[in-house]
Amino acid sequence: MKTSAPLARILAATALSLPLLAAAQTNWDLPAAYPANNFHTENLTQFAADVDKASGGKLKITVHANGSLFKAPEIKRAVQGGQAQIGEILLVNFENENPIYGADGLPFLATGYADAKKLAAAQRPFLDKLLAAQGMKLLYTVPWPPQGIYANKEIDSVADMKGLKWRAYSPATAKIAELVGAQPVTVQAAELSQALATGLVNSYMSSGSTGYDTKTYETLKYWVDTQAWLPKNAIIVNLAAFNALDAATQQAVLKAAADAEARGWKVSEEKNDWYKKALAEKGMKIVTPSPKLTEGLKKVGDVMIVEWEKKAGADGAALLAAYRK
Ligand code: PCA
Repeated sequence: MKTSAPLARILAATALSLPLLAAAQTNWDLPAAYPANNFHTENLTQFAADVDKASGGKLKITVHANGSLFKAPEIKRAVQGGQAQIGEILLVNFENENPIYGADGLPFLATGYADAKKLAAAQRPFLDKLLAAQGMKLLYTVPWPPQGIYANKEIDSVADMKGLKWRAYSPATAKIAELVGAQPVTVQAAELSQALATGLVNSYMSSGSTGYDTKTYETLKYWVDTQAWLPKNAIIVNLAAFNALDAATQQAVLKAAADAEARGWKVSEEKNDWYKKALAEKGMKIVTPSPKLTEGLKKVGDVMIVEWEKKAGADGAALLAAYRK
């Protein structure tokens, strides 16, 4: 019995110190939809490491890649509801909720990195407002490389797209299928390899990045480099979770986010060429679009931009005006 008293004291002390430790360290889950070795996810991992370091270990962010915690379309709601404190979303996935989210998914509105950056700046205040109204805050965005067409045959004009079994990842990519007479099936990136292997789909539009990640070259042989738009991933945080951090930790998050944004835009652009080379090495034909195809796709884009403007109202008009200034 003599030894039990100190033991009890040790146990009591441990029990007391645990909640103190827990209060000193905050843990956040960060659901993401893309594979761990994708450049977006690597950037998130670096962001989490930067936050850890700058906060002196006070804020630990765990990145859950590849839709392992929440599937791509569920991540926004999870952050809003606080099931995850922070998350990465593909903005264009939420166009049906509000057209503003779809501004960077409009074909041929912004086709290169410089224009995509201008569009991101024009879109940002509207995104901030929308997300704030839902109890969230936008930390940073990073674009995917420009979108081209993967197919199992040469695509020389939009007529060649008719009847394709078309993988869509967003309302806009489904709309393209509708306008060219292809059959859209919504498949998120995490399930794309399987959808290709089983023949559920035989075509889609996306970056060299996703074609590479999903080993699309094993089933499809062509990628037409249409450079049609650059959709962005956005890292969003639950506002209550952010506000619960002390001021220094909040600053650490904002600084790491600004660094991640700069790094992400740079890496996206640098890797764009790398992906094309890698796909070619894997046996894909990287095709420059024919004038006929470009012309047809631009018409599709024009229809979509006009429809978007109608739906997006005054905010949409202000966004476009800011972009075109
Ligand atoms: N990759 C993602 C979105 C855009 C991109 O380049 C995908 O295909 O799901």
